Amino acid sequence: MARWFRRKQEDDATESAGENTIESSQPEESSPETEDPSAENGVEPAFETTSGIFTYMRSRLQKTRKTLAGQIDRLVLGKKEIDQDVLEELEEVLITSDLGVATTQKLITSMEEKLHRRELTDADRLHIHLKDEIRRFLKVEASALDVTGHKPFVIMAVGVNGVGKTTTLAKLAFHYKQAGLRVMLVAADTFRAAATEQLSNWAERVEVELVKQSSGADPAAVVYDAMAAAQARGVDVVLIDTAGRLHTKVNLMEELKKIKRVISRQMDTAPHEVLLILDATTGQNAISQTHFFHQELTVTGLVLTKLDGTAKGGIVVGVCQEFQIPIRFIGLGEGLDELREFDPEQFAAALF
Ligand SMILES: Nc1nc2c(ncn2[C@@H]2O[C@H](COP(=O)(O)OP(=O)(O)OP(=O)(O)O)[C@@H](O)[C@H]2O)c(=O)[nH]1
Ligand SMILES: [Mg+2]
Repeated sequence: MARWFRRKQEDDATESAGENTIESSQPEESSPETEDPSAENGVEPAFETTSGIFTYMRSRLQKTRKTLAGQIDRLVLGKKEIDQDVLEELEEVLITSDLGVATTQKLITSMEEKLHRRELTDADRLHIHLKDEIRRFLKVEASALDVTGHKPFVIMAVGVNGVGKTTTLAKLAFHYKQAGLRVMLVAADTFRAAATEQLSNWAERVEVELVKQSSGADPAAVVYDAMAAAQARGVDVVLIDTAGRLHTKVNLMEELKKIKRVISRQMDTAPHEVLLILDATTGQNAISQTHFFHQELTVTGLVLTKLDGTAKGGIVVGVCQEFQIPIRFIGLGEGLDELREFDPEQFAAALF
């Protein structure tokens, strides 16, 4: 038996009795791994230790892991050696796991080279190589998001509707507040009355300042007020929530560009981060959204949300590989404490 399978069997036996990673088609909702009481209140006791974080990540990414790793397991199960046929099947697995065609082709090409050099002799090596390559793809050269670099540090969240912009900003507000910073939320989604109310509720819950106007107000005017207030009050981090209609609508893009211009006029280095929020459950749509928003607004960072509820987490690899825009955070649940700084090593490890 291959070492990798032996190791996996041992891991799986200790991790979750009765769970079989090879059975990716099993309904995952019933798995004990998904039962996480902390999701309700956002408190995650396991965060204290590195192994706790890893266990949490692994459990949250289990749907993707079962699809990706589970299918690869099945593919090589019983195969004495890796050949071209295995690579062809692997190609299909990677595409259906939402890594995307371009990323998959790069991976397969590098596997073929290894195969020809006889460096891909067994399942163990295939697995190690795949993990190394994925880890390499996830590492995007970029400076870290250091919010202490400017005062205020201005983050503008953008993205299509329902991706998790407002929730992500609430989580960020919580995160930075916990770090001892003075945080301001800005309700620049004046398109729907409920949007301002939703952000107000979060501001109250997280206990941070909020700048808002009545619904229907010009979002750029809200941002203008907020920037002035933030500078006057010595706020450390300004988090701007924007509307998310269909990204193909010209007026939304014009509105977002105007907001960006207003911010820059008040502070020439700002916005310091244009954060595009992407819903991982939409798979390949995330790629087209990134193209569009980046072209219009020059996105500087990404957040992939809802990775907890999807088997399409492979999109993270595809997005990194295709755009070379750093993923700053990933959303792993609805709770305030369920946003994680993106760590390529940890993510790759949690996927397999
Ligand atoms: N499971 C899960 N749900 C999430 C995550 N992030 C956001 N959500 C949920 O996604 C839904 C939409 O989130 P919002 O934050 O309102 O999304 P939005 O982009 O602000 O939406 P609009 O303002 O309508 O454009 C909410 O029910 C959130 O709780 C996540 O990481 N995991
Ligand atoms: Mg919103």
